[in-house]
Amino acid sequence: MTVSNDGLVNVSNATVNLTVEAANGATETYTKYTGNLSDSADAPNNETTLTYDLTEFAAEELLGDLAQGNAKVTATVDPANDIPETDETNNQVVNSTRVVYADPAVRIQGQSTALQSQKATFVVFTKNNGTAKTGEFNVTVDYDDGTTENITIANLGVNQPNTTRVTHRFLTGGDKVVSATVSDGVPFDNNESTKDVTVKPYTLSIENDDVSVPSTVVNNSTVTVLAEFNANHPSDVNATVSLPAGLELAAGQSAEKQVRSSAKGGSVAWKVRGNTTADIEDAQVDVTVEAFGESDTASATTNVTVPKVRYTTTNATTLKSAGETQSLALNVSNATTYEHTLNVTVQSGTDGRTLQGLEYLFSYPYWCVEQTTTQMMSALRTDQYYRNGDIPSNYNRDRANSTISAGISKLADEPTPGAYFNISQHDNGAWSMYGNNPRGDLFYTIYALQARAPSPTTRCRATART
Ligand SMILES: [Ca+2]
Ligand SMILES: [Ca+2]
Ligand SMILES: [Ca+2]
Repeated sequence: MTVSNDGLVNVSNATVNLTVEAANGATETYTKYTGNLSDSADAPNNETTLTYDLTEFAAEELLGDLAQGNAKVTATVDPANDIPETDETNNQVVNSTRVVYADPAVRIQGQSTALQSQKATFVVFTKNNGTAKTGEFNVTVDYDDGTTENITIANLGVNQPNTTRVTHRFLTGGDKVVSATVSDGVPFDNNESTKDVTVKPYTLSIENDDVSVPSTVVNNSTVTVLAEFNANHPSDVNATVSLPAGLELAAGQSAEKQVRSSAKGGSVAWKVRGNTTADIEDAQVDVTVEAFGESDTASATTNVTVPKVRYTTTNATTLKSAGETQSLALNVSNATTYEHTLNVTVQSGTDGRTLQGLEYLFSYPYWCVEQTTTQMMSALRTDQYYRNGDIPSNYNRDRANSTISAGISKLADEPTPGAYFNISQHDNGAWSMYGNNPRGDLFYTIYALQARAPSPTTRCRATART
């Protein structure tokens, strides 16, 4: 506002009021003084310019909905008429001023969960909601872990938006409130925005039980290795399978895969193929998963088997006297063999054939009282035969004893070690087929007693309960 002295004498410190009136009727009057003004002959010392700062009033009364119109400004010099003037009619002037303002608004968005020490991304949106340019201003992002970051936003025009992406590695875990704030010159709203973030350490694990491969892989067949892993954050996970000799990846498969993990984990599978020339037992398949520097490995085993077709051919002849020779022809199969054996068995007369038959019964299979007794009796008879004569150097007496010992144990009045069925003697002294009939069966009882009874032909001295 310019106040001038048009008179012929100096003016000392005239009062100048400026009243601003908002659209809502609110008014505020500011008072200033001119200081000394020379007379009009001493231009330009006869005038002064006064400046009034209406910001505070504007902030309270002229903004928001009320900012639409102009503010009425009335300037009055010498309002109390302290100064006699030649013209008292030119002491007041009315004008209006348009109130404009800058109003940066801020909003922050981003992930709701983040991994400690891993990069988290947030987006800071700013916009000028005001009616004047903002000038350059700062947004302060507080990550709630002791770290703040200042983002400088260039001058935003009216309604102009800005999007700024920020990344942060949280130093600590826990529930965080990430805030973005701008400082307005006046208390406008939209000056702060927050985003709740749960920060946690990343975990990734895989268990042996969660790696599966069929227990047997037939050579040249393709099977699936399936692995499931646990994680606590959605991400890409690198999964690698390591195959033992005898297994290879099926065509088109790669050992390392990138798979998507949910917030709980994921699964990965490979097609693998048996490729071996010999059986492999307990071939170990390892699966390793890795993400965010965390890794874990688990294993499963399988047996790789080569399908077998067994070719056998037998022939026999009889030699009747010392020095006699005979030729035997074997039909050889036209096949590539991986294992082959030639067994030559010489049986000396009726005794030899009988002994060989009895020795076969040493390992007569299955478990009932009759089968057990038959094994045991065969071993007893065979052993007795050799003990009555010359024991040949290649007779395996331990094998006979082992069968006899197992028979005694199985028929004993005690749980059968290692056997599925308990075929031992019942409380009434009898035996039954599989130990399943407490009353006993006559045949099994007689047979078992024969094996266990004192006899000149056996060296088994165990006595049966009768
Ligand atoms: Ca006056
Ligand atoms: Ca005047
Ligand atoms: Ca604002």
